[in-house]
Amino acid sequence: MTDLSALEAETLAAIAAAGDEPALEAARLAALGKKGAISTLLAGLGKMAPDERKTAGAAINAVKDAVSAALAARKEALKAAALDARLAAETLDVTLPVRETPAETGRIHPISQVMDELTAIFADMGFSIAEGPDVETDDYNFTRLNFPLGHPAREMHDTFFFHPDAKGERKLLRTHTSPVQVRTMLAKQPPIRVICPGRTYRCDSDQTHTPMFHQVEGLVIDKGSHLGHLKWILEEFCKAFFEVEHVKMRFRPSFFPFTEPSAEVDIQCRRSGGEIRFGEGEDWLEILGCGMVHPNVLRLCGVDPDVYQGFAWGMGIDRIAMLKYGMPDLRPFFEADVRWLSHYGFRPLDLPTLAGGLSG
Ligand code: 2NM
Repeated sequence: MTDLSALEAETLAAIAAAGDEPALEAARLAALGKKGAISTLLAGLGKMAPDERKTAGAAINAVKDAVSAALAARKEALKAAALDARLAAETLDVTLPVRETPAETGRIHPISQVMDELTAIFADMGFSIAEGPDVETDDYNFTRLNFPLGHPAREMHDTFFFHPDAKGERKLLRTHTSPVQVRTMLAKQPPIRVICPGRTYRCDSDQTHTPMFHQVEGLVIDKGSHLGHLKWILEEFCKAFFEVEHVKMRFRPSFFPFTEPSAEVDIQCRRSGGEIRFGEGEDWLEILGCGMVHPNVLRLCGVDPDVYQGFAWGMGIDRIAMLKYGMPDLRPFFEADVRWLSHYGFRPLDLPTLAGGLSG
């Protein structure tokens, strides 16, 4: 029986020494597998005399039970150790700040933000949005807007002209978005209510001018449209855009070739310490030009001025963006500096709506 005790001690030692599941399985096979030491001893019982078989059988089965119990215990211990090792290796510091995704760090440029605000306001008043090409014909940019050939207003626009093409036609970069209104009038029957936001170009560059800038123009054409309608629309627009209850506006007579009468519009404000507030104060700030569409323009765009009247207005988006969001300098608008953009830009998922608040 010392052989059996030695076998038991050896097997239990092998089980205790098994460092992982394959080693433990090898120890199990060596003892309890088909050709294992304990299985072999049990197979030998059949050849023994009944008395001997009784005592030997009980002893071998006791060893088998002890080995089985040791195997099960070791298996549990290895499983627990493996779990502890994984938990230690995969710890996560939940106090670390979450890294922001591009959708969270990206910013909407103030000009895009203001364009979205303008379209939300005018869409709410029943206007459509119209767009057109940046490269235009002289006809749509000037002639049909009542700028006669040789008229000094053509020079005032500091136009970027292209070289004449094969047909002798000289294209240009549009100096205002009015050619989009021309295209709208030529394509659609009144009543017309559109706004046309977009890029415009003039050969002019200094502290307050960039060669590319942004405009939004509006056009209404209907039977019986008049200056009272225009004034109401512009007042409602200013209140909504500057997010104030009241605005005082001043209409000063002016001149544009495409409108008669024409006016420039100022809104009342208070300038103090580099800050501007609207709806209060004693200062005036020019924000747009407007007027009744000249009968010549209506005729040249296929609208009968004896049946329809129209009014239109235009304003610079870059300037009103600066005013609304307190940006002191125009030039960083076009420098694509992410530090400037992360300071002045807007969160991409905060869409401006009249119900939810324009500027968030
Ligand atoms: C302005 C001022 C006044 C204007 C006029 C037209 C059109 F096409 F209907 F004739 N579009 N835009 C207009 C009128 C633009 O910008 C300062």
